This record gives sequence, structure tokens and C-alpha cells, in this order.
Amino acid sequence: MLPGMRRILLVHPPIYDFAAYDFWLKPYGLLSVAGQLRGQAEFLLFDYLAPRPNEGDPDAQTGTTVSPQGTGGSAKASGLDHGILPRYDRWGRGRFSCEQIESPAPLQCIPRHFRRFGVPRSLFVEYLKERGPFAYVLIQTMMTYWYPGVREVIEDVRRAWPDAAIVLGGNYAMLCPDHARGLGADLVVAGRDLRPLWTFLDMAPDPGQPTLWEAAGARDDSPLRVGALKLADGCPFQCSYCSVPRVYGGFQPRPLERSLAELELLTTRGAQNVAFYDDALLFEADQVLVPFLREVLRRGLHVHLHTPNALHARFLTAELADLMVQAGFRTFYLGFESASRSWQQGTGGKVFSEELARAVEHLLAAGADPVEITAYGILGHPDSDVQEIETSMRFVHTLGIRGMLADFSPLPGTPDGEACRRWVDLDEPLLHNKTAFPILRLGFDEVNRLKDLQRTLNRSIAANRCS
Ligand code: B12
Repeated sequence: MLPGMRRILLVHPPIYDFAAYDFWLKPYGLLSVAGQLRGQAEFLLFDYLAPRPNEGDPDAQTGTTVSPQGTGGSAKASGLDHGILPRYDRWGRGRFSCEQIESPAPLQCIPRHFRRFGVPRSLFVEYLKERGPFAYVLIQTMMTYWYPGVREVIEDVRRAWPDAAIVLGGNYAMLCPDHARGLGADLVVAGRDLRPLWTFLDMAPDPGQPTLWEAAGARDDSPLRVGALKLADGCPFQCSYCSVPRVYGGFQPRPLERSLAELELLTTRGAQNVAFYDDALLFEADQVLVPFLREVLRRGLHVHLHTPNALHARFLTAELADLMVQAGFRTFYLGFESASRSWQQGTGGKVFSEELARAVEHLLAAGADPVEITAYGILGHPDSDVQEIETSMRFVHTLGIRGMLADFSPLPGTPDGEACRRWVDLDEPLLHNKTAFPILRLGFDEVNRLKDLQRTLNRSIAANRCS
């Protein structure tokens, strides 16, 4: 323990869900908040979802080392008997370890296995005993329907250190603040304004500081291979299924120098893959992304870049595609959702089919690998009748790229989410679950049929590339 310094524990909780995949998933918001307090407290991070030593390295995987604090050992020896062992691909995506558990009551009608993802609970309990006490515990919240993992962490902290002050922040805390307050934390940061947090901690932030990546992978044997970055907040569109316009308002770029400092910190700490968490990475690219990438090239920062949160195809020009490929972008996820013009217009008009086709042409001409270009389509949207999902999937296929069905999650406060109150009780966040809603909306057989069709279409894209 550092003399005179308060100890703050940062926690990235386990996930309770039907499925979860490590799609470059990092507690970026939590570490960004902690970054602003760099040097003012002693920070420790317990990340239930971080790859353990060897797990994140596709070349050196045993798939058995799971203890969270780097003590090694086999799955059985550490008390973990999970059916699925972690595996990571060359871009840093992978599977979490998990165990099957009983579905919670509101989801028992969904005919899929429910699981808990992340290291076993007992390891956190031991960690708390060994490393405590803590003055504060800050917990990252993410998907609204993942709150059971947050509840588990709160229970364990309360039992081990009843005097620790617990703070929740992030997506679930912002979208469902009243529900989050019911979990028993001392403070729920329910908006983007962090002043209540600074007052609560009685600390003054330095907003110029980069994200506290040194807390992730702080142990020598658990290098940080994947990082996340955001060049701007918010989005200029008002898509009817998305919560971002309500929570973040318009588009606001972040300071370029800080973003570059974050990327440099990530590369010096060993990150080989960095995912952008922006909601509108290509908007006003001449002022934001282009100067950033030119500087990445000038400084010789070698890292693979990824866009899991979907790009606006409309803004992908030939020049931008060239620069992105040159600067290190390796996977491209494009937001498409539907090929139906009336659905596109009715949900905010963020992209039209010909714009997607043009963006794909530019990416291919720039040298992007077609197998690494993916267009998302929403599955289980309340207006599925207008959306023509199957036609949309076939349209994407004609462009020679992969499609991915993004299951619809009904969010309170969004027009499309509110329209779902006739199917589900939105006041129970478990029912925002993305696996559940499409099944309730379209039926189990239809969801399976469409997912099978998507797999078949994608297989032929991969086969064409090999032949
Ligand atoms: C990156 C991202 C992802 C990543 C994963 C991120 C992760 N770590 O889990 C990927 C691409 C995998 C993903 C997937 C999905 N996502 Co998503 N995603 C996001 C995104 C863009 C950012 C989330 C994030 O990391 N925020 C943290 C940081 C980056 O935000 P920040 O602004 O810097 O944080 C500020 C505050 O929030 C606060 N803060 C943040 N964290 C903390 C913590 C503490 C303790 C404190 C005090 C403060 C604090 O401080 C910051 C400064 O002000 C959000 C949209 C958004 N802009 O929030 C959607 C969002 C969370 N996703 C959403 C959806 C719908 C999905 C999918 C269901 C889409 C789909 N159908 O496939 C899937 C679900 C995956 C699954 N397995 O269930 C929804 C929410 C759904 C829900 N029910 O909660 C959102 C809100 C977007 C939307 N359309 O409305 N997503």
C-alpha cells in the first residue's frame, strides 16, 4: 500500500447472459474516469473478463490458465470447471470462460442456455480479502441486461468491506438510473456530468490525462494486448433504435493530443489491437479522424485498428478508405441494418443501400480484405415487417462481404424501444436482452432460420476468397 494514498478498486464485472464474446471488450469508461485521477490515489483493477496469461495470445494458448491474478494453474486447480475454454484470434477477439447456470425467472421462456461469463466468484472474494481494505470501489456497468453481474460484485464487496463506498457508472447506470439505485451502491453516476463523482470522492480531476491503461495488465505476466479508444462523443444522427442521441446529445470531438497520448500509452504497454468505441468515427473526418491517422503514420505507431461499433458508410470516401487501410485498420464493421428504403427513412436515414455499396467498393479498392468487411443487420426490430431482413442479408451478400445479424435490444427512452412495451416489460432490464427480444418478436424457429442463412451466405464469401 502506498503511504497516505487512498486505495480505489476498479471492477469490470462478470456477465450474465445467453451469449457473450470478447469483441474487444474493455472497461474503457471506467479506466478513463480513473485516468483523470492519475497520481491522486492507488488504483487496482479487477477485470473478471480480461484474458489471463497466455489466453490472449493466439500463438501461445493453453486455454487452461485462468487465475485472475497471474498465479497460473489449470482450470480445475483454480476451482474453475467451465465448459468453454478461452480462445483468441489474431485480431484479439475471443471467447470468455463461462459456466452454465439457471436462467433468471423473466428469461425462462427463452429456449437457450444461460451462462455466467468471467472468472469464478471465489477468486474475487479471495482478492478482496488479500488486497483490501479499499476506500472506494468503482464499478463499470455496460449492457442494461447485464446488471446481475454488477449486483454480484456489490454483494461481495459489502460482505468483505462494509465501509467501502461503492460507485456505479457507465451505460446501465445512465439508461436505467432508478433500477441501478436499487442495487445498493452509495452513488450512481447517472449522466455524463461527472461532477457528482468528484464531489463524492473529494478529488479534483485532470481532464487532460489519458485513460489509466497502466491499471489493465499491470501484472508482468498478463500483458495488455487489446485496447479501446474514442476520438469523439455522440452522434449527429437520431436513429430511432439508439440511445446515444439522448444520452450524449450531438457530436463533440475529443482533444486530438489526448487521443494520440492514449494510443501511444497503449502501444508502449504492448497493445497490438485497438478498437474504436466511437458512435460516429467517420463524421467530420477531415477535422477528427484524418488528422489523427496522419499523426499515427507520422509517429510510426504500428497497431491493428478495428471498428466494432459500426461505421457510417455514407462518409467512407475513396481517400478515407486508403488512409484507413494504410494507418492499420484491419476489420471494418459497417452499420446497415436494412435494405428497405422505407425502413431506412423511418429510422433516421443514416445510410442507404447505394451508399453501402459505394463504401464497400472504396474499401476493396484500398486493399481491405473482403472477409474482414462486415455489414450489420438488425434482427428482431419491432418493424420487422417493413425491414425485409432476408432481402437485406442477400443484398449485403451481393457486395461480396460478410453480414452479421445484430440482435435488437429494446431500450427505454428510444422511440423503437418504447414501441416494444407491448411485447415486454421494459422496466425489467433483463428483458432488454438482445438474444431474448428477437425470439419474442419473431419466434425461435425464424431466428434460427435467419442465423443459419447468414452463416451459409458468409461461408460462401470465405470460400470465394480462398478459391
Ligand atoms: C463500445 C460499445 C460496444 C462494444 C462493447 C463495449 C463493452 N465494453 O462492453 C461492442 C461493439 C462489443 C458492443 C456490442 C453491443 N452493443 Co454496444 N455499445 C458500445 C458503446 C459505443 C460504448 C460503450 C462504452 O464502452 N462506454 C464507455 C465509454 C467509452 O463511454 P464514455 O462516454 O467515455 O463514458 C463516460 C461516462 O459514461 C462515464 N463512465 C463510463 N463508465 C463509467 C464507470 C464509472 C464507475 C463511472 C463513475 C463513470 C463511467 O464516464 C465517461 C466520461 O463522461 C455504446 C454507446 C455509447 N456511446 O455509450 C453502445 C451500447 C452500450 N451498446 C448497445 C447495444 C445495443 C449493443 C449490442 C446489443 C448490439 C448488437 N445487437 O449486437 C451489442 C451487445 C453485446 C452483447 N454481448 O450483449 C446499446 C446498449 C444496449 C443495452 N441494452 O444496454 C448502446 C448504449 C448503444 C445504443 N445503440 O444505444 N457495444
